[in-house]
Amino acid sequence: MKIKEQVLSAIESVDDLASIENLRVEYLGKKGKLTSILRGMGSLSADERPRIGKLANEVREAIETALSEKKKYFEEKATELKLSSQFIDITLPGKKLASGHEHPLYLVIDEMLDIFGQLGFSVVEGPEIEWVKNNFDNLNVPLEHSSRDYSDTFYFTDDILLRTQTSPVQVRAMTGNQPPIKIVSPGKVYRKDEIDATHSPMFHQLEGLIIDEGITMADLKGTLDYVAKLMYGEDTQTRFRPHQFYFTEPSAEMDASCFACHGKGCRICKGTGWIEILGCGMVHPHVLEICGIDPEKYTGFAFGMGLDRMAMLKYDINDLRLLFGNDTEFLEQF
Ligand code: 2U9
Repeated sequence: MKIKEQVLSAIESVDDLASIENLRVEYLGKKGKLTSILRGMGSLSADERPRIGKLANEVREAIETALSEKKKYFEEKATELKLSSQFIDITLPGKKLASGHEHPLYLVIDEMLDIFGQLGFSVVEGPEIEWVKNNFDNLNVPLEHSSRDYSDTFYFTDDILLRTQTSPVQVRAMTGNQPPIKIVSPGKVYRKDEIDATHSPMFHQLEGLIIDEGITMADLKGTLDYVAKLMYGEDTQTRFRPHQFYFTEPSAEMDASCFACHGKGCRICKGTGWIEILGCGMVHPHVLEICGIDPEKYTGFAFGMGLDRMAMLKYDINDLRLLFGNDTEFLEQF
């Protein structure tokens, strides 16, 4: 039958799914070409009807088969296309998760705690919100001293403040324990300073305290000189300059020979050959007494250093604000 060849060749040359549906409607739909032929069979003679009917059904089946095969072909092609566009190469390496980076300040804190750990000090921490009693009174700081002013210190009430040093941690340790005491206390401290390249209202300190029978200024000098050598190398020299603190007597500041130029004078040590490392002194007998330790039996020494300054010196950082900026590009250099 001619119509069969016509449809089959039309199906053959079709190139999308929609055209197949159009062909189905054109030939097999209610008003389709083949449908109207089948409808017209009533006018055929009785002996022609079964032969033509059979033939027409064969043509119909052939067209239906060709249409459904072509439809299946396009559907498979579409699925294939979709799958290939969604292809996941499971052999590719995974996305790298951004991990944190050790902060230069904490590299210094860890190094200092490691050094004091080797020397047998325990690490003690305490609250940043403190009693005025622990922060000033028990440390022998005079009532009229400027550090107690509202303009210098963050107060919550007349009795409670943000600690201005980590010394209250040592006060707590002394009040609760009898010697021997051998501790270091690292942590954040707060002072009402304007922010600039060398000042911040929050900075970090490490303080230390040793109390036992027979501790002398010689122990202070020997221990802190040894610490400087562990920090900057065996050939490091130290010097002690007299100073004044209320919680220690006598008091001093310790300088170390410059780690960058070994004392010759350079940009880091501002040409002096020396770098100021810490303040120190023999614990004032009055402080021992207030904290419940017998000053006739025990003596001790204490020291304190600014850790942010140590990190800036070590890593040649010229602005304190860089340490608190959370700039990962900056931090990843260390
Ligand atoms: C007790 C007794 C004594 C702690 C000390 C210093 C000297 C000192 C400064 C260093 C730089 C603070 O960060 S800084 O500005 N600290 O010079 N600190 S002696 O003395 C104590 C502490 C606790 C019970």
